Amino acid sequence: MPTDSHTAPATSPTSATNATLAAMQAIVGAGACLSGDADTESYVTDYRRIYRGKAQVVVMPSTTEQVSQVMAWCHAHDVPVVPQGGNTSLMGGAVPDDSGTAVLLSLGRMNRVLAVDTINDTMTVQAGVTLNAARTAAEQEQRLFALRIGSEGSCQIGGNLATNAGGTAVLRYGNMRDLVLGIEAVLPDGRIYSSLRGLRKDNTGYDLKQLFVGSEGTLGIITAAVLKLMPQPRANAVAFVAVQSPEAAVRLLGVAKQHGGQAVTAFELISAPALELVLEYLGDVTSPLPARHDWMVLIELTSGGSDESLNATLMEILEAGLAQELVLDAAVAASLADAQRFWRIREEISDAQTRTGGSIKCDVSVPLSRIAAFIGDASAKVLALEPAARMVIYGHMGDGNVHFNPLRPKDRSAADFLGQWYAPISEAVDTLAHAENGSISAEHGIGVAKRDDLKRYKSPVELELMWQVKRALDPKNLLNPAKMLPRLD
Ligand code: FAD
Ligand code: 2HG
Ligand code: ZN
Repeated sequence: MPTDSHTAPATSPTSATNATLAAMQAIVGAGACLSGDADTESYVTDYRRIYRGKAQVVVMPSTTEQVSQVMAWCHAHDVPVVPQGGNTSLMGGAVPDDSGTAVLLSLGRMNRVLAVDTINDTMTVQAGVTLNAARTAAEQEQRLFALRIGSEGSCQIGGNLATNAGGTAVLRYGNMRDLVLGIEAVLPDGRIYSSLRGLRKDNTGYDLKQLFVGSEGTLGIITAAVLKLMPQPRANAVAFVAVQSPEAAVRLLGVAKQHGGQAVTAFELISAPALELVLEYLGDVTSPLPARHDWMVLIELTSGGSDESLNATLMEILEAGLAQELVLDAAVAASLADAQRFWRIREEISDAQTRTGGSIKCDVSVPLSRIAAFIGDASAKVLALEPAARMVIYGHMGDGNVHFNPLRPKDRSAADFLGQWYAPISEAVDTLAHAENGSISAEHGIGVAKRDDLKRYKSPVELELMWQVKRALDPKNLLNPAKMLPRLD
């Protein structure tokens, strides 16, 4: 029967820590180990400062061989290991619990781009390369690495893989699972698995690399990956569009696909409270549209053709949307600066909530055909519970994925609002998404935040299979224990 427990070191915490520290220093060098509360603070606290744990040692290897030795030592000594990339996860998955027994393995020093193959259109990188550095390395070879998320300056390829990150270009390019061709990972006992071959076709049995994608650090430490590169788009057309309703937004997406086909790269929904919050937070930006509207979408088209032709397609979409009374108003970016301003508004919504505090994060997806009904039903449920909640609803409408994040009323503290409403509101929203054949975590993963909830939404067969995979790879339950997989009792 799976349990949460890992075998705690038999010795006292201090002597255990001293032994662990000495062992880690022998593997990676003293300069690549941190211990003590002050030095480890930023590693054991999550991005939103909601989860705070403790680590015996923070260890920062720079090679796969060092990771392998760290894992072998921890395995032999029954020490749990928590892998950490850029620590931008919103679910608390990258920080240890407060027992102080874990080694936190930070991938930040494994930050080399190993190769860019412009004939195979692939890039091989160490896991600690930031998403921004990976995109820049691709750009330098006139290629696109297509994952695009707001945390790109800090999040790392290993973390992107471990969470199967999504973001604002999934509609066109897919999520991280679609963008990877090979993975190198160190298993909990130190063995190294590698499929760093860059093959687009390989039917030689189970596709093992995909096991590590979305595994949230529970099966192995991802140390390197081969990523797919795309042609760099030459043209780009962006519009900030007011729509009648979420249903009109879905219909406008249909129109956009009809006229733009593959060029439709992003289709992001933004509710009025989301826009108001971000404008207040940024301070130096105004809405692209003169009047207030309840619902807006940010549309981006990209192609290998000309700006003129792409802008003409965008205008066709908007005109058809106006004719069908889906579109109320639109601002079309006339320059790169305009497009960047529109995108900044969209990308900063998450941090605006983090700074305000008191946000109930529901990262749900439902079939596109049900998303408008879902938004209507879930909004009605939430507002019946707390009429003053600010309905920050936004995100990847084109993927059937919205960040449905009711925010505290201005006159209530975060603690007060979350204390009263976190559980009832998230349960109500997740239950509705589940009833629509949806998911309670479309792209952020489970971590600790949603771990207990998972039990309600996965079938017993799914949960048992997940635990069987976990036991096969990590029989001692030492790798990121008590994350993602709910206890089965
Ligand atoms: P971490 O936070 O360090 O870790 C996340 C999980 O992966 C943890 O369970 C950790 O143990 C594990 N892990 C990390 N590295 C490894 C490794 N090398 N091997 C094995 N396990 C590992 N997410 C989206 O999907 N779409 C978005 O649009 C998006 N936008 C965001 C915007 C902002 C402003 C912020 C703060 C976050 C956003 N995120 C988004 C969430 C987050 O950035 C992603 O989940 C990202 O992929 C996490 O990468 P990371 O390197 O920070 O991982
Ligand atoms: C986004 O799309 C991210 O901006 C973050 O996935 C979502 O903070 C959030 O809820
Ligand atoms: Zn998102």
